[in-house]
Amino acid sequence: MRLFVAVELEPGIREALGGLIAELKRVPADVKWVEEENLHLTLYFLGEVAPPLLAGIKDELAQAAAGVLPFDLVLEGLGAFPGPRRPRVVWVGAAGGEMLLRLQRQVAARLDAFLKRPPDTLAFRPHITLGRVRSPRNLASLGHALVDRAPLKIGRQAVRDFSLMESRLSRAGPSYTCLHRYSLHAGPTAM
Ligand code: 2AM
Repeated sequence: MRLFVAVELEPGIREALGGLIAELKRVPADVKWVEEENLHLTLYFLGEVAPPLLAGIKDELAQAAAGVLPFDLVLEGLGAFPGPRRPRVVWVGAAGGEMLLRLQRQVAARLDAFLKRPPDTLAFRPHITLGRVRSPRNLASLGHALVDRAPLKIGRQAVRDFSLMESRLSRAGPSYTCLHRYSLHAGPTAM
């Protein structure tokens, strides 16, 4: 099973991002744009996992949710990795304050330990991937389009849960299904 952990986006936010993608598609660059229904914020990528591990993964995620309160996610800013002038991955920025960072740290620490993986050395940079560049065709025009729109604002959504997602790859592209949703809460309060 190919798995990842994500914050799912509200339909209105996905629609706004879809509108932005439609605009960026007018630049004749060679980009594989993400389908509107697939847009999400990745917290952790597990990749291929043997199905017998699924129950343990779900346990770890249930524990990662404890102590993280619901938070607001603000989607703004258009950019690219490694940078807008050399775009490879086109993204919209996501800011969720300390709670989003805490959630990502807890998910990553628990799943790294469970899957016996070394911790990622790259800092978490919360973003929604809009597209992935396939070839250098018209990259400069794409870079200009990104820089021109860099300060854009998409909107805000309340995040009350996060999801364990399964990705199925096919010729038609990936299709994602939610296997389990975890509510955010403060955890048991001391009496
Ligand atoms: P991204 O949003 O940063 O591009 C599902 O494939 C999600 O897992 C993608 O949205 C992608 O996050 C993330 N991911 C992280 N590492 C990956 C990898 N090596 N291969 C595919 N997806 C990866």
